[in-house]
Amino acid sequence: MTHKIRLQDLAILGGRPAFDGPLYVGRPNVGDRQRLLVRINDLLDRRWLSNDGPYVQELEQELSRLVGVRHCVAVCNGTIALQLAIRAADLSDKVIVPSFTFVATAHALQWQGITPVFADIDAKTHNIDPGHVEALIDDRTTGILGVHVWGRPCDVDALGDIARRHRLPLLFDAAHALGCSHEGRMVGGFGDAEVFSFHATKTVNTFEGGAVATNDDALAARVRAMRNFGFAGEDQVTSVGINGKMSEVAAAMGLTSLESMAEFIAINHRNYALYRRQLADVPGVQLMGYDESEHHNYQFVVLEIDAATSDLSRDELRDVLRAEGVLARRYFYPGCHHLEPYRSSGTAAPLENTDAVAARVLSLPTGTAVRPEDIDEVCRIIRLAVGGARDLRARLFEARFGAPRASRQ
Ligand code: T4K
Repeated sequence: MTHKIRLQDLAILGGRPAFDGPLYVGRPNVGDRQRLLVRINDLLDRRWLSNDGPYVQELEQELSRLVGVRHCVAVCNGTIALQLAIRAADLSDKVIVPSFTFVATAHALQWQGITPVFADIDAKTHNIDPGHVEALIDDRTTGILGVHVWGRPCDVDALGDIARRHRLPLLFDAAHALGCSHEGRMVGGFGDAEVFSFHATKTVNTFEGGAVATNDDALAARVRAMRNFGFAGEDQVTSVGINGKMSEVAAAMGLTSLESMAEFIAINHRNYALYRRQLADVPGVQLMGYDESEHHNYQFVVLEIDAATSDLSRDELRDVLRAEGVLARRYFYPGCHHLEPYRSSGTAAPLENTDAVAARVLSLPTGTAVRPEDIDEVCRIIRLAVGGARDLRARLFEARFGAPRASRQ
């Protein structure tokens, strides 16, 4: 690793990149490799590789216990989990959802012929704004799908109240929120159902995987049947279904990953605290906070670059970091309503906060693959670039156009 001390050391200005290889935002957490290999040997000996096998059942029990729900139905990924929950809750026509989310949330609706109606977010929490949700409800609305963005729970109480008054099912995309709590209650038990993702990049992973968590027995039974082609018995099919099953090898990874969850979260928390300390006094940038009185998985470290007070834009900082090998990501830019097919449908109302937040967020590398010295260096780069923004801009201009900026004006 090369340490950056002066502005001219920055790779974007021709210096050597700080990192020899890419530093990713979310390298997978691996956990105890030996425990995983023992489980893989077991499942091979058993010759039971899929179809509701013993590891899948064990994982479902462990997850239900962790989250405090009656049912946790494991499936092959978070997107299919969303689709199954949406179908099991009988949603159709129009469903209200935030635009500031990973596109899978909107696609899970659209894929089933349901129109996502995009609600704005609260600029502070980045979560769906209950006031806007209520304003969007009309006689074609069949449900509300909130997203616990960054694992910070939505305003579940206000949304629950709106859903009750309008008699609408309420679902949550909790893809980011395993291990997170709201007023001491673990995410997983809110609304009619919540959906987790166990993608490779999540705190707990099953390579690819997801789950529907619910306290509703009938909804859980529908999800279970639909994930297995709608089978209700050997020769009996009682509903339309899909192949949404989780494999045994995925569940083996999930069980192993869950055993190390506390350790993963402790490392994420350490990383977050390091970033927070080192970026505290950098003008114009702010690290998104977590309520320390609740449980969090600290999976996301999100920097907000305020265009009004920082001389460097979010995209310029991203370019500076990328040149150093730091692959910071603009999750969830530009917002689903600017992506196809939603953009062309032209139905989204202006979403002021979504646009503003999507323009200023930058996710930084964290997880067990990121070392404290990596964070020190990333923060040094950010401090250098933001602190010397004017000079940096002038030098980039000169490098590009061959003359100092002032002489061109
Ligand atoms: N709802 C929400 C709110 C979500 O955020 C997501 C997924 C879903 C629903 C759908 O759940 P799944 O169907 O995925 O279970 C990544 C993840 O693929 C995606 O799961 C996640 N959200 C989203 C926020 O991030 P990409 O396209 O940005 O992933 P990618 O491939 O660029 O990987 C992210 C980083 O991790 C990179 O920096 C590279 C690194 N990486 C990735 C993989 C897969 C590795 O180092 N090793 C790996 O094996 O979406």
